[in-house]
Amino acid sequence: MRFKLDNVTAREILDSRGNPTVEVEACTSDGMMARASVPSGASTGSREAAERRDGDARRFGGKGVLDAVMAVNTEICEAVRGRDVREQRQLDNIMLALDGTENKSRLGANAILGVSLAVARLAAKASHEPLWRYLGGLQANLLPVPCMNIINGGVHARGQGADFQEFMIAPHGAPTLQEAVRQGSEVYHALRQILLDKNLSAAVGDEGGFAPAVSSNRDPLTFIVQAIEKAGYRPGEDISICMDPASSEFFREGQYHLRTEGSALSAAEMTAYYGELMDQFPVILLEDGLAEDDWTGWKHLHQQLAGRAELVGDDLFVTDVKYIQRGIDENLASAALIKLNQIGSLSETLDAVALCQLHGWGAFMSHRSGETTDTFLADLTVALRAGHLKTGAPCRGERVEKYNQLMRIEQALGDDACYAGLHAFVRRT
Ligand code: 2PG
Ligand code: MG
Repeated sequence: MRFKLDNVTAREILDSRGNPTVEVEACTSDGMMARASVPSGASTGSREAAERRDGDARRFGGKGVLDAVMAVNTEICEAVRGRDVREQRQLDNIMLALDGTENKSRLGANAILGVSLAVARLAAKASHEPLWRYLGGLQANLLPVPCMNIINGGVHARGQGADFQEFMIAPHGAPTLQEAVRQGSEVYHALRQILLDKNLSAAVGDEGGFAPAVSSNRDPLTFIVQAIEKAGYRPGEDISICMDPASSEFFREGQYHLRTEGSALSAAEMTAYYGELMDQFPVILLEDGLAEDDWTGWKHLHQQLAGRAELVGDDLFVTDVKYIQRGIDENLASAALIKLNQIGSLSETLDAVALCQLHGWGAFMSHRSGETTDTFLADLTVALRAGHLKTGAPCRGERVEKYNQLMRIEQALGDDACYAGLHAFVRRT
C-alpha cells in the first residue's frame, strides 16, 4: 500500500516567463502525495524531446498545455496506476512505450517528465528519505559549484544585449556551498553597481542576470572581473567565469554572426576568438561555443581548447546518450549539459550522466530559462555527484530556490558534506 501508485493527475500552471507548463501530482494508495513541475527552454536544440503545446491561439497564444495535462490524466494514469513507485525505470519505460515516438511527441515530453519526477519524489517520500538521499544513496554528499548566470544576453535578453547568452561566475575557491552562494551574491551586487555607474541598465533577463546593452561580448567579461575584484575576491583563484554563447542562435549559413561586434566568423575564427578571451579572462567552462550541427567545427574547437576550459555540449547532445556517445567516440567535447526536459524522463537523464561519468566527462547540470520553483534539479545534482550546476542568477525566486535547496542539503549533511571546488571542471592536458 505504502509504495503503490494510486493516481497521477496534472494541471496547467505558469512558469517564470508567464507561460503555461505542466504540474503533476502523484499519490500512493495510502494517501501520500508528491508534486513536480516541468521547465521550458527558449534556446532549444532542434533534437530535443518534444514539448507538447496545444497550438490553440485563443489560449496563451497557442502555448497552452491542456492536451499534455489530459494525456497525464487519462492514458498515462491508466498505464502506471497500481505500480510500485520505486520502479522508476519500469514506470518510465511504460510511458516511453505508450508514447511510441522517437521524441515523445505523441504524449509530450512535458507530460512524461512531469509524471517521472513526481513519481520519484513520491517514492522518496514513501521511503522516508530526502530526495537527494533516495536518488543518490550514501554517495550523495558532494555539493556542486554553483555557476551563477549574472549577465544575460542572446534570446534571454530579447536580442537587446550581448550576443553570448550566458556569463556565469563559478566560486570554486569557496570552502563550502553556502560560502560560494554568498560570494556569488556579493559579486552580483557589485556588478549591479558597476553597471549603474556606467549608465547601463541593471534590469534583468530571463535567468535573473543583468541584461545591459553592451557593444561587444568582451564587455560583460570585463565588468564581471571588475565585480569579482570589487567584492574582494581574486579572479581565477577564488572565482572564475563560465560562458554559454548558445551559438546555434547566431549561426547562419556557415558563419557565426556577432551583432554587437558587427562581425561574421567561421568556426575556426570563433575558436580563435574564444582562445583570445581565455587569454584575457579567467574562463574555465565554455558551453555551446559552436552550433548544434557544426560537428567538424567542434572537433577543431576541442583540439584547440580542451586543455584550457571544460567544453560542454548542450544543443549538440541534448542529454541524449546517442549523441553523447558520438561526442565521446569522435572526441568532440569534455562534458555534456544535462537538462531533464531535454530528454524527457528521469531514467534517461540518469543514463546520460552515467555515460559521461564512465568516460571521464563532466556532467554539467542545468535548469531551463523558463522555470518553476521546483527544486528537483538541486537534489539530483547532489545525488549524482555531478560537481557543478547552473541554475541562473542569485536572484529571482525560481532561480534562488535551487541554490537555497542546496544550502539545506549541505546543512542536513553536516560534517559529511563536501564541496566540489575546482576539480569539478574537466580540463584535459
Ligand atoms: C541553455 C539554457 C539554460 P534555455 O541554453 O543552456 O540556461 O537556456 O533553457 O533557454 O535553452
Ligand atoms: Mg546552453
